[in-house]
Amino acid sequence: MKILLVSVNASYMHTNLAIRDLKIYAEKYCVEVSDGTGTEHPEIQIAEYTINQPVGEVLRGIAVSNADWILFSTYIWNAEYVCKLLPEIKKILPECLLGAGGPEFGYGAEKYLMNIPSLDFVMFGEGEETFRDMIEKCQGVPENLLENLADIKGIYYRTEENGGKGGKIVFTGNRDLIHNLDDIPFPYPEILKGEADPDHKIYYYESSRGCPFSCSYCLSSVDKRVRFKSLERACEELQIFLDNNIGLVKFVDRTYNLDENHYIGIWKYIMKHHNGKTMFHFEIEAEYLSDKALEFLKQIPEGMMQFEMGVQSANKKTLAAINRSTNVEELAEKIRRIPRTIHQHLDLIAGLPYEDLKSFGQSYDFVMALRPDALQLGFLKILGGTQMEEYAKANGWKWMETPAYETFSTPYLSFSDIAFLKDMEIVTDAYWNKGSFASVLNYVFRQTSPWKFLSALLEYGRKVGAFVQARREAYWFELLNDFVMKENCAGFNSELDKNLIYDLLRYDFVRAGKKGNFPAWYKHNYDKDKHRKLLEENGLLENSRIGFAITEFEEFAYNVLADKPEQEIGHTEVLIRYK
Ligand code: B12
Ligand code: SF4
Repeated sequence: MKILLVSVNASYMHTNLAIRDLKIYAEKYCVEVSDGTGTEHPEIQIAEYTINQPVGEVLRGIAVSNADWILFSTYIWNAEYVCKLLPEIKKILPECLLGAGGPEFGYGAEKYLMNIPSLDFVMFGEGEETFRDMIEKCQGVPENLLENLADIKGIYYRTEENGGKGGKIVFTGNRDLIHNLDDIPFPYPEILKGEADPDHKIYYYESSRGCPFSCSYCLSSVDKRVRFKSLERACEELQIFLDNNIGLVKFVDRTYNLDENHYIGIWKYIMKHHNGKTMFHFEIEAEYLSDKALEFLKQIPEGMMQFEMGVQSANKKTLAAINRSTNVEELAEKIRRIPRTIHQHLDLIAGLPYEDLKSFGQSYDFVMALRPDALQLGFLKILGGTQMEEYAKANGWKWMETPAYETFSTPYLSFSDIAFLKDMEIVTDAYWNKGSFASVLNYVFRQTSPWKFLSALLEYGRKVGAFVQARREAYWFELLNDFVMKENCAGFNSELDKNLIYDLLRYDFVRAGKKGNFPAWYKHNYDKDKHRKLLEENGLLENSRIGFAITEFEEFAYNVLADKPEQEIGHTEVLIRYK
């Protein structure tokens, strides 16, 4: 018998950890069962696609497998895609059993079973034991499958009426969780076989499951039972990533820093055995980082770790309404103590209770004051199975009925406010997260509110059609220059020095990469002799052709290299060296 576990990922770089865990766990723990022809294990294969592939192409890939069972791993990003595939697969492989697990179908099991007749069952919750149980109880017995399903915890299925199609939907009940996470074998045999794609794929890793916190919008808050892999086991597995020079390993632990021995233990191991290449990503609740942890982090060099930290809002009433007991002052203090060698990614969510545009602006400024390497504006998704779903229904939220269930409006934000915030997401990505405007924005943000300034820039951008299509970086430079020069900084005249902004903008532009030619807004103050002189002083004249090719020379009226150029007016000559 053949079973195909399918994942349709958000993009090529992602891997699906769940289907790997299911396969490897079943292969290790299934007792041998009879499939009618003899006693054997079923053949379990995994197949991964992306939501950007044409449905027909994915369908062909799945159908040629000729599998007896095809089971999908479903999330918010692939649910619609899977809904398109299921009826088509049933036409091509009518005898094949079609099932699905994962948070999206799991928490919406009744809805999906009701709407998709070709879907035979849904597996709810943690999947390893349910999958193993199903293989043992159902392999080779398709004719009375439903009777057997009834004995397996964690399954939603239709009862027999109308051949199972028009029957009632039954849930067989919750199953116990895996007690010891060490029971799950290392999920990436492809890495062990040397068949990984270390530079183009993200490898997800789980050293704990569950989250003790109760954030109302989050599915991980539904199950509070936290379990950890043993430190020894986690370190052994991390060594496999290190030995194979994997570029990016993302810990999917819901909150990584729960148990100090465990989380600092892992960091210590990484620090000691690092290969100079692998970046490790962690989801951190910064407020709970201990002094010992913060002290330890001082040794971490650049390029080894990145932290994603959910701030979500700085409004205390909002935080209380979503059950986040955050002390925002303490949170900010802890984040400031994380060394800047660690890449810091902070999140805000728009659409939460009591957060109107003004309050969101305050949250934005609160986060920007911490100067994160990236600030992600998320938009509240009303996920099935969360407390937020009930709250939103009862309190006048409007959201999209289909995935990604994104909020349209709240009692605090109109649809047009949300549209404004969507444009702010674009502005934040273009101007802050890419890092190309660091000099100019760090100056501006020392003088005025980031939210106020970027909101005015956004309004100007709207006037000139900035957001109607995707833009290249050069466009954003020109837009900011026009906003400052043509619009006179739109009301920021008393706070901002236009000439300094112009110089810093030119500096950011020229340091972003060697230019073939310069756009009209950019005044290139160039002097070849001065360029040559600086090359000579820097030992770059040995091969003058290369020296000129890998550098640029520019003159400024301020010291653009200073920490606070507003305090250092005066002619500066700069040699920029490109990698
Ligand atoms: C990795 C990840 C991503 C990756 C996607 C990777 C990929 N494969 O394409 C990226 C970064 C793209 C992503 C984005 C988003 N994500 Co995300 N993400 C995760 C994360 C951190 C890890 C998932 C994981 O691998 N977990 C480890 C595995 C082992 O656990 P599991 O997924 O729960 O799987 C178990 C069971 O569910 C079940 N199971 C799963 N599949 C199957 C299949 C079968 C057949 C069976 C039997 C069982 C089964 O068994 C597994 C083992 O026990 C989770 C949070 C978390 N820590 O789980 C959120 C999570 C999946 N994401 C979530 C959300 C909301 C988002 C975003 C919408 C967030 C946003 N930006 O607003 C975006 C959407 C992106 C889009 N394009 O629309 C929600 C999902 C809600 C839902 N209904 O699907 C989660 C659960 C976070 C949360 N706490 O609410 N995400
Ligand atoms: S948002 Fe983070 S801290 Fe809150 S319940 Fe979800 S995983 Fe836990």
